Amino acid sequence: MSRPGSEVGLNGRSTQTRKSDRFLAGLEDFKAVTFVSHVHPDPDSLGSMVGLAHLVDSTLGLPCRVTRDGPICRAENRAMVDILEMQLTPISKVTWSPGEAVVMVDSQPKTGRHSFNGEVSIYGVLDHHQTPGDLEGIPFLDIRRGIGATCSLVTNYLMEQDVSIPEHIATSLYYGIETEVGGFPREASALDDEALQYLFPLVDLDLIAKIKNTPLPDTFYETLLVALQSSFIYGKLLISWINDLPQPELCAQVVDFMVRHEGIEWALVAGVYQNEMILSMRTNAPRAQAGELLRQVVGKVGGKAGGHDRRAGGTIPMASTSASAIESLQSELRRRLLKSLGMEDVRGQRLLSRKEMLQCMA
Ligand SMILES: [Mn+2]
Repeated sequence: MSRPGSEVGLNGRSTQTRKSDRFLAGLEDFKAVTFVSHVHPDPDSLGSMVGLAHLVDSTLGLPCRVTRDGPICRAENRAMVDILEMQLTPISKVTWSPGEAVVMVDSQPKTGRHSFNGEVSIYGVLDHHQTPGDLEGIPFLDIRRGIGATCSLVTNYLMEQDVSIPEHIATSLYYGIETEVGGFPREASALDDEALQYLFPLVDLDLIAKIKNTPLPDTFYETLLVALQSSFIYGKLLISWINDLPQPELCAQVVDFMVRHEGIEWALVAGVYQNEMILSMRTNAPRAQAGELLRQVVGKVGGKAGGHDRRAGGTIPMASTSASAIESLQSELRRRLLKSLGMEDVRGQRLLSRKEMLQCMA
């Protein structure tokens, strides 16, 4: 691992100036800063935004706004916002004023989520996703694909600038990193571990435990049951379908559980939410590139996807959500996915036999 300041990054420059110095120098002439992230922000997005807002506020004294794009539905993520008392402005209520800088974290422009349609220009992007966005003309870029969490980059900036980190911000950053690198194999770099170690003494561990173990709604268990009943195993791949997804982030939550099945290396959970199919994929296969694989599979049916080596997500817009439309999209996806994993001829087997399911209902 090279030192952060001497890194030759994707951004094509080798420079002695630290990234955090350049980030802050470029903001000096602005009057305010607004932070944006991907839709349904997750802990990494939330932690990154509040961490950077604290950095900008402490060093430049500029007013900062942290936004939320779409609702936050996942119980743990809602708990994080409540327990850590985050003040979030819904992006739909934001009006842009001149002299305002926009910083995007944990996502890249036009990766399926963001286009501000010229309303506002983006000053900076800090991200760690494999999926390339439209970065043309953006003055400040720090995109490090080998890093587990955007929160680690932000922590690194706070360390470089020697800014003291209050407990609730440290806790947000720590939880953001932990949720991103929690899978196995761990997608964590030396920078992630350095950030975790730096933050650890500053964190309120009881609050983290409270967030992780937050009460779950009925819909979580109902969705889990539907996913279990619809799951098929095709060799090393498990696929689960949810025809009526109550909350968009549930796919990610369910797939984290499914990928732990002892016989498989890949898991996909796909659910229909409003007029989209939402997909979440995990793998523990060596040398896998889940983000790229899902992007190719989904791109051919008009959707968008991306992510990391072991975790990926995507959406496919649906003209109709009738039972037959859902079924035909499911079989198309299944076919493409099996093909891209070189398993065209593999026959599926139910995870749970019908007999067992019926016995349980008796
Ligand atoms: Mn992230």
